[in-house]
Amino acid sequence: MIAASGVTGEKYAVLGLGRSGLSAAQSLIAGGAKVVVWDDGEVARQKAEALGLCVTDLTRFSDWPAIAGLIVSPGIPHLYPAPHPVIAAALKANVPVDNDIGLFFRSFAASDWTAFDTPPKVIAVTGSNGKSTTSALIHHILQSAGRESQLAGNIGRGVMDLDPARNGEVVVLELSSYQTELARALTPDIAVFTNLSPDHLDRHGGEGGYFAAKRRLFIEGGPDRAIIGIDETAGLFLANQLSMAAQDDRVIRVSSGQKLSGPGWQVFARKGFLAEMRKGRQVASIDLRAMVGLPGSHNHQNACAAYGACRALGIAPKAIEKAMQSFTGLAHRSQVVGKICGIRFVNDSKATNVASALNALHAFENIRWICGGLEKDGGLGAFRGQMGTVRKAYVIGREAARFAMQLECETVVTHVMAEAVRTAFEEAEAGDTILLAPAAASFDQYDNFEQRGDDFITAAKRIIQGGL
Ligand code: UMA
Repeated sequence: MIAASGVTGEKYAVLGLGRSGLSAAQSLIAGGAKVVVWDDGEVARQKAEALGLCVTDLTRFSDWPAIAGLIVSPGIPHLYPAPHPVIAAALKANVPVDNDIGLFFRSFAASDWTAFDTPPKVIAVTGSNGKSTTSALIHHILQSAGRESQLAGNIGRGVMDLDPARNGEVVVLELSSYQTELARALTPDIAVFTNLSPDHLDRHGGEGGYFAAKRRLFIEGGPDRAIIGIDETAGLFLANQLSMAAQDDRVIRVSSGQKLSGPGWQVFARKGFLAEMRKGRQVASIDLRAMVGLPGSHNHQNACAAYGACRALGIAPKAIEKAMQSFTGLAHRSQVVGKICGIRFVNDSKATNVASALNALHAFENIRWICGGLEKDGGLGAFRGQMGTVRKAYVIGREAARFAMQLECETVVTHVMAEAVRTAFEEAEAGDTILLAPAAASFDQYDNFEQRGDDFITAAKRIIQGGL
């Protein structure tokens, strides 16, 4: 655990006691702060009490003037659609509101760093889609190349839960818009922007607010190097804003699909090959078609972004290529569960929005598509004209019938996962892929996307092992 710095003797409040809140509370205590904690859920409060934390009802709290800071969990609204009542009270009392990411950047650089030969570095990855795969791939490449590395953030580990910095180490953080919007310190050495497509619009007051939240990672702290996906206007704009001129190689431009050139530094993937260009010359190339853990053009974009970040750290192209070969991918992202009778089962439960589901639909062929769940703002219009690889959709979720009506392909409403997987398999032929890529949040039927993916895996394995 990293002990919070600059908090000794101060009193802090922590709201939300999940993965980030619990580790933030413990790190504040380790840093010498007095801490009161609260969660709206009783189970979380009981768990906190069992850990010896001081649970105090912050919804009825009156001692805000004594509080030096309120640390908020990312899943709790701090501005839109409306601040949580506890946050609203803290705002009124002028108590600084922050999160564990702000605490991390204030606490990571410890005073004993002067004794290190090679100061630790932080790489932060944001964007709408691909940030988990990109972060995990960077971490994997670093470890394969013999560099010490730790991975945390939105990928599932609270950042204050990391071990204190070691000589020469690299910390890789996946950061969501919820996290970047609120953090009061954001100072990575290298920052990565994968892409932008509408998501979490209710939490950011629309698309502009969503982009602004992600942009803070690049504007607030000014990373030494920025790796920017420029396949959408937002990334193109961000890369333009960050560079002084076309030859400014503090910005590495990344694309999947477009050939990039010019006097600066670029990494792009085309026709299955990654190319690195510097000052108008190709300096390296990698055959991505051989990378089993990185299927599809969306993963080629992730590969380019991870490549750029590792090159910015001075890792050799050959070492990166070798590491990519042994990358097996992440659970719930294009995860091949197994195959029977020539029918493949792929779990992409992390495709919680339309853009990431579209990526999955473009990565496979002859798809029996399991989709549906809690629909996000923005609708399903982006699927129009994009159903070429889909043989039939098997729609799950509480609103399955409404979801199905909006799709331009043959559909069947199956409501629950086990039925969807079974029906898809009964109708499938050799060469088909049964793909879970919901294009929706999971909360209507599950606690999270991981649970939904596990449900798909269970149903698929039952078929694979028992032959139905
Ligand atoms: N809670 C309240 N009041 C509320 C809402 C929630 O008290 O109004 C409490 C809940 O009862 C619960 C706690 O807050 O006990 C949960 O907090 P949280 O939702 O922030 O979850 P954590 O367990 O702290 O996990 C968070 C991230 N969750 C979200 O952003 C929703 C995790 O990202 C992240 O891995 C973890 O911190 C460690 O950094 C998950 C996620 O879904 C994977 N992220 C979103 C996404 O990828 O789309 C952004």
